[in-house]
Amino acid sequence: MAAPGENLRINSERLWDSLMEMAKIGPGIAGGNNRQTLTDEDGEGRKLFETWCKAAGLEMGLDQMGTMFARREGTDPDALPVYVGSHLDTQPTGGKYDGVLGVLAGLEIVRSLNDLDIKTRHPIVVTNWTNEEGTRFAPAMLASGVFAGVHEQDWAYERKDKAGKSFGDELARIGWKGEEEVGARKMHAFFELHIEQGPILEDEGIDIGVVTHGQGLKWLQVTLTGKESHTGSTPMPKRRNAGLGMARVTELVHEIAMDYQPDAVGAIGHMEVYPNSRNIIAGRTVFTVDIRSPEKEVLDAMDGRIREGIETICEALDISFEIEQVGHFDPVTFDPGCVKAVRDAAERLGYSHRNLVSGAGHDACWINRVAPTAMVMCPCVDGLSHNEAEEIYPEWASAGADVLFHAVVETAGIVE
Ligand code: HGY
Ligand code: MN
Ligand code: MN
Repeated sequence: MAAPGENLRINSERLWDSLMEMAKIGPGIAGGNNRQTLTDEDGEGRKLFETWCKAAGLEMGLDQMGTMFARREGTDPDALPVYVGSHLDTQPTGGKYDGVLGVLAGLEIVRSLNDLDIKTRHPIVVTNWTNEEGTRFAPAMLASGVFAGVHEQDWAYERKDKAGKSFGDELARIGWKGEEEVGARKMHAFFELHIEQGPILEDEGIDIGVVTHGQGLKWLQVTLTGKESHTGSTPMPKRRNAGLGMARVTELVHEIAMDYQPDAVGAIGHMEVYPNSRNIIAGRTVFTVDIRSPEKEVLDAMDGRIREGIETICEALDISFEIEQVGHFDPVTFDPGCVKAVRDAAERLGYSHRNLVSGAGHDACWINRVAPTAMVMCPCVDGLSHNEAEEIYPEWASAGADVLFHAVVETAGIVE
């Protein structure tokens, strides 16, 4: 006799259709998405998600950071809800699945429970966390960070984008600033499905990543200040070249990350050059160092060596520097009970699976501080993400969503 819920499967066609429907909002220029947080496109995506949630009979909550909570009632009014979700915002040249798969798989779980008229003891809440990407307003995972008590809400509201617009103003402008106090909600557990954004699962031909840990991250925003002068008539020894400084720091970050292989990573993805004129030596450069490691000691060592290296480079070039840490979280160990629910689900469903350390940061990394949390990962083609060519196969999406379904329902408890 099958245990309750043993044969539960999501409707993979409906999930795929919803992914493709959402992908039409904030299209990129090369087949992916540009639905950056708190833009009009983000507002449109939120509206579509809200419409789908209401059609599924869910009650929508909205907190003061704009995070959306779509609730399906449980049979026990006192039971804390099981939360499941991710983020709908994308990179400027993002893919169709990063974050979106986790939100829409959560919605698909509810839709499937409705189809089967299955009740759970704990309520289930599908969540869209505001500003996971952190590309428009640093840091990443901003709303889940406020929810977990890591960031002050006023500080978050004051975060500025390149155009000088503030998070708080933009949230109000798109009409998604809620009344609910951030972090007031208590959770029984939180689960997040996400594409791996790396090559391990696909290379090994494995269906499911059982995420046991998340690597730690630091974002150091560096400003180098030299002196603008003519690229033609300024003698080489008299130059104070902030562009050269940025180039040397870029090499330094790479070399230091290579010293801690196989796990550490480091790069500079965000670079601004002022005045960015062909025949003016860069007087100022602003860029963000992104370093990560599964080991806190390595992360701290890299941070220290990079700061020392920047000082040495600036002395040699007669330029000055400022360093502001604009993002940080230590390596994360997910809840063993929730991780077991994910592993048991993969096992029961007959999917190949392996333990995984998440290379990317996720809202789950912060929520793990306030509730038992775990993640499910599915492969992505060539491990590519944060690229419009990001791709997955429908069967990968379904396998991940089925495992998520079982882990969530096991934790929420089916009521016969
Ligand atoms: O940066 C990250 O790891 C995530 O994609 N925001
Ligand atoms: Mn993501
Ligand atoms: Mn991302």
